[in-house]
Amino acid sequence: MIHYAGMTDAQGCFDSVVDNDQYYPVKKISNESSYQMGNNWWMEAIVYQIYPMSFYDSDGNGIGDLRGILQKLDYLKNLGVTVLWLCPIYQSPLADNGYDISDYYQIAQQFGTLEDMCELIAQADHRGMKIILDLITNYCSDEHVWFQRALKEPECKEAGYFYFRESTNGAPNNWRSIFGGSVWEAVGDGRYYYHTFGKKQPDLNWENLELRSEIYKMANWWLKKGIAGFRVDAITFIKKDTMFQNHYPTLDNGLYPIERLTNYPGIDVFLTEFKNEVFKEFDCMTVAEAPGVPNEQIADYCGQDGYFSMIFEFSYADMNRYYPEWSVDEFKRRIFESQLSSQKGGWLGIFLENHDQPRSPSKYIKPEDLEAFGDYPKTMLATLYFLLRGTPFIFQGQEIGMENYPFSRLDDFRDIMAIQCHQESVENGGSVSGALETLKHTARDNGRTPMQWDGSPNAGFSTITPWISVNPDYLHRNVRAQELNEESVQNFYKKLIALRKNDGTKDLFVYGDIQPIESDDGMFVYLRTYAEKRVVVVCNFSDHEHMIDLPFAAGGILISNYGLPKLDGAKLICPPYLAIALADKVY
Ligand SMILES: [Ca+2]
Repeated sequence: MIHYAGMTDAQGCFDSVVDNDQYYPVKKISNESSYQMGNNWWMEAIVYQIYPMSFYDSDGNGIGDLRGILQKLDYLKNLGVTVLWLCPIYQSPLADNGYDISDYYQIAQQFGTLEDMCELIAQADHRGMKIILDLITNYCSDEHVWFQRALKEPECKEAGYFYFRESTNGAPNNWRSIFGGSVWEAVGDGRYYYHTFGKKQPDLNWENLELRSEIYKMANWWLKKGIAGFRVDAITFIKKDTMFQNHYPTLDNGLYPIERLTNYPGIDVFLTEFKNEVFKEFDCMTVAEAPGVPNEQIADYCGQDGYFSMIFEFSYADMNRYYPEWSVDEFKRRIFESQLSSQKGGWLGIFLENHDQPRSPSKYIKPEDLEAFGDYPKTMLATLYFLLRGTPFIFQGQEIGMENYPFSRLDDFRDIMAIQCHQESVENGGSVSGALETLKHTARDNGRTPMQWDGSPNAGFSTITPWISVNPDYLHRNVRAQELNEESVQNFYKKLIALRKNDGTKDLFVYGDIQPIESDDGMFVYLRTYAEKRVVVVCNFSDHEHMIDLPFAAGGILISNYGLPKLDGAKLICPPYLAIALADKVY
């Protein structure tokens, strides 16, 4: 790693660093006035996302489980997070790692029992943490009793819970499912059923009132068990154009991508009913996975009277430096655009990683820079997103700077999406090595390798070889090593979390406005303001030095990954991958 000139160990120093009499002009990108959300507990939450299969294996079968999470609650409390989001733990044949539910009221055997779940809720509560679950209602498993009955008896009530269409000459239309191939699957009696995602995930028919009642009953049942809310999966797909007509094919194989048909007109009726029948009764937190919602509709989804508490916005998160549209400046433009849109009336879940994404350092930072600059790019990325306006989410392992797995063969992958996309690419004439190279950088499995707890075999995750390989970098990148190192990525995350919780700075970072400031390519600069308080966040997303005008005379450092700032007169010198938050005074 490079030790940059001017680096000090004085991190966290609160001395005044700039003459307070000086004042520098602010170049604002926009003057949008802010929208006042009421104060809600979930605005102050720090959410930690757990992928249970890969978090901690308590019984030595190579698969993470609920009792494993129970054993790590003190770790999570110590990190400072306040809400745990558990990826699906319901009964499931696990064709899509639990996102294919066969019984909404049972826990998958590999994860434990309903009693374990209730104990987890109670023990988390005892430590001041809440739990939210994934709510998956766009589809269920083909092994759910509803679908099994619908297959056997075309006239039964449950057949109406799905989209069956008859066809004598192949798939009823040319739409492509997200996991590849047609959205239609034949069942052998002239009927086809519709699936947005995998073949084992038939879509539920939200036009059917009885189906909707079943969904509301189930969601209410879980809220009464004591969970604090839901992350709502793939919700913008629930309304379909039920004419199911062909669209002009845009893909080489003659298919039309279903992703273009999200957020279909009329979805508002379902979402309003969902809120009234379930969420309204509880002071719960709901965060919707809502691809396809244009910025001008953010307020409908998550404003003060929106369908949900907040949404995940994907315009920036779906970028990857291996995609042609990637540039740091475009990444910045998309982040700031969604921030300003949500500020007009709404609230975002802000995140860099989740179980559907590769690891953020690998996704956004050049490999040679990760090599050369050590942890600076990681702490810069952390600062960049964590101090934005919204509720921050940390995906397991992100807090120790985990990186992508060095995939070298198809057998290493476990994800149904990776395997099907690879197959489709090769069938369409792509090379095996080309398809593998793409997957290496984009596959969801990159985020699903086991949590790296320590340097012991299997990274301390399990006593046996886990269901998916451990990243070999666990020997030096693990929780134990970072706990012992004051300068670790994990300790930097703890400092960021504290800024959102401490009395002096909580109002700024939780309830304050955001104002992007125009800056050089590669520089992310934004203001957060609350009443008379001001803080400027400066991140250098490049491998070279920049100089910037500070928007005001800085009086205190709230956080810095380079220690004390270096100034040239009125200008802040920004070494590569600097991240610093400077306040107008000490808070
Ligand atoms: Ca286990």
